[in-house]
Amino acid sequence: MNAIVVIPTYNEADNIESLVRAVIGQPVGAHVLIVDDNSPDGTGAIANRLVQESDGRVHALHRPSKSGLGRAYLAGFAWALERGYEAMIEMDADFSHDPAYLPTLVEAADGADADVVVGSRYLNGISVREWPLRRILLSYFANYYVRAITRLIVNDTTSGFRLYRRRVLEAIDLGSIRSNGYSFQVEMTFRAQIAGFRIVEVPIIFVERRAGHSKMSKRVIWESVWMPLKLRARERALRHRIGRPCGPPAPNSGGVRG
Ligand SMILES: Nc1nc2c(ncn2[C@@H]2O[C@H](COP(=O)(O)OP(=O)(O)OP(=O)(O)O)[C@@H](O)[C@H]2O)c(=O)[nH]1
Ligand SMILES: [Mg+2]
Repeated sequence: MNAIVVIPTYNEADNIESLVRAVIGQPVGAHVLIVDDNSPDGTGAIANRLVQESDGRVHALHRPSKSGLGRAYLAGFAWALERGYEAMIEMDADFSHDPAYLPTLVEAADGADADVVVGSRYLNGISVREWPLRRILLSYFANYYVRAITRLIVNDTTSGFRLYRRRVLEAIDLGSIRSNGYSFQVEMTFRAQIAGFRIVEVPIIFVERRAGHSKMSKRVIWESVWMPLKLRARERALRHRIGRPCGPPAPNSGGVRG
């Protein structure tokens, strides 16, 4: 599968080179797109060097200033769709997502004929290493809250390690996605589920970032509180737009576990 791993970066100078090398070393032949928001720590310059050294497999997109994870992914998706990639994989730059899972994500898309494959921390209990208990509880209960309100069938709605087939990104009106923090993952999952795409989860172990600092902010947390309510309120309009009646997910839609 002609896949590209889209990696948003803000101040990831201590991680990005080793991460890109690890991604390129995986046996899936994926390309890489680094989407950097003019990181003051020079991540963008490292990205440019990796592009030059890469024989065309590594690409970089530079944006003028920090404008959030969601905007970075949307820019990256647009770039990749224009260039004909079949699958777009989201991945953090900080080694919380182990590149060794990339073949698993691609195999699930191929073997289980999935449209979306989510690397899930909450499929077999809680699979998180080295995170403080406070962060684990926040993430776990945030997922519980999101699922209760949105009726999403996915266990790890906020996971940022996932694969989308291009037909999903073509079908979702990406221009109308509003979330920017962890809610971006929730909003994308919600759109994919109500559009009837097949969503498969595969278990991953999430590890605390290797170097650098977390970009979690109060604004991102607040967005996670109100966005599920907003999505639920807009569900009828969104279903109407894609021609699906309101109600529980269609029989062939998400929630199938890999
Ligand atoms: N381009 C871009 N990347 C960002 C931005 N904010 C975060 N990122 C990147 O997105 C990925 C995930 O970041 P976050 O979800 O904020 O998580 P984090 O900073 O790793 O914090 P933890 O949740 O504690 O691991 C990392 O690769 C970040 O460098 C942004 O505004 N622009
Ligand atoms: Mg992280």
